[in-house]
Amino acid sequence: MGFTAGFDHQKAARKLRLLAMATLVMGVLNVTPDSFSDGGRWTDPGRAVDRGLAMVAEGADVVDVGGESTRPGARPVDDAEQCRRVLPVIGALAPHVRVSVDTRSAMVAEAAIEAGATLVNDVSASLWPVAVAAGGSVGWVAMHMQGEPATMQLDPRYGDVVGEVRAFLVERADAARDAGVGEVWIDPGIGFGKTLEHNLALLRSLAVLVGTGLPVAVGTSRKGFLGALGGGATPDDRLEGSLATAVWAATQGVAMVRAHDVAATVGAMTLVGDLTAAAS
Ligand code: HH2
Repeated sequence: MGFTAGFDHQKAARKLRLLAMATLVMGVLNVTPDSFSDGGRWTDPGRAVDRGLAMVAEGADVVDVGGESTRPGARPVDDAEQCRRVLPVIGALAPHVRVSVDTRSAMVAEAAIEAGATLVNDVSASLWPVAVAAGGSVGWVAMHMQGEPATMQLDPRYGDVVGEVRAFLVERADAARDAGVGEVWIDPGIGFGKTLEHNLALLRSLAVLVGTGLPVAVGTSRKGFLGALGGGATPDDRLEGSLATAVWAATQGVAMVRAHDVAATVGAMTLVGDLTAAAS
């Protein structure tokens, strides 16, 4: 017998994944000319929306729309240009999927919320007042970065990278929660002012962040440290490393992974969720 007409398979699959405690997948959609991995691919708004809808079909729980690259060496993009890039895309995707806006600008975040975004993905970890102003309907992701994208990889230094990143994120999360933000995520910011050793220490110690009780998000997808580990010379060659680190994160209790290769990542997360459920 065929599927029942009108049955929402995607919704049912998501419910099953939640029951199996599968890690959420945030699909990356950079509407930029210069992002390190997908730069220039989605600058046309129509193509960007199509890619976002394809991610929804592939099972993304959130689509993260960004108009400014924060790769090492990147220069800031002004608010008007970020808005021009992201707002039409957010408006078109928001009826279909939860949309986050990847920005460091309060003004861009506010406009994105107006257009339908319900999550502020903030690599500056400073925009919680925007979520407060939007009321209870908007969540906030606080990511750790040492320095600024233009110079952050020149000479990153820590005494105790795990302890310092944890303390910073907990302090920011407490400030946001005290101000009234109900949904606060923390993210160690893999590759943001970190050497290979710093990234590996943070990935090894994800359980320390999970132990804060805050939901943890992690983005390793196609990043340079995977290449340094022998996992692919170019971003497009780093699928195995991206999946391996996403699976590792899921087994450590991370609640959401940020990924370019959504279908493969959803498949891997579903499998981990099934294994976790079967084991418990
Ligand atoms: N990484 C990037 C951008 N935003 N947000 C969170 N929460 N965590 C991350 O690890 C993270 C992030 C960098 O990746 P990408 O968006 O693909 O590249 P670019 O900054 O060049 O646009």
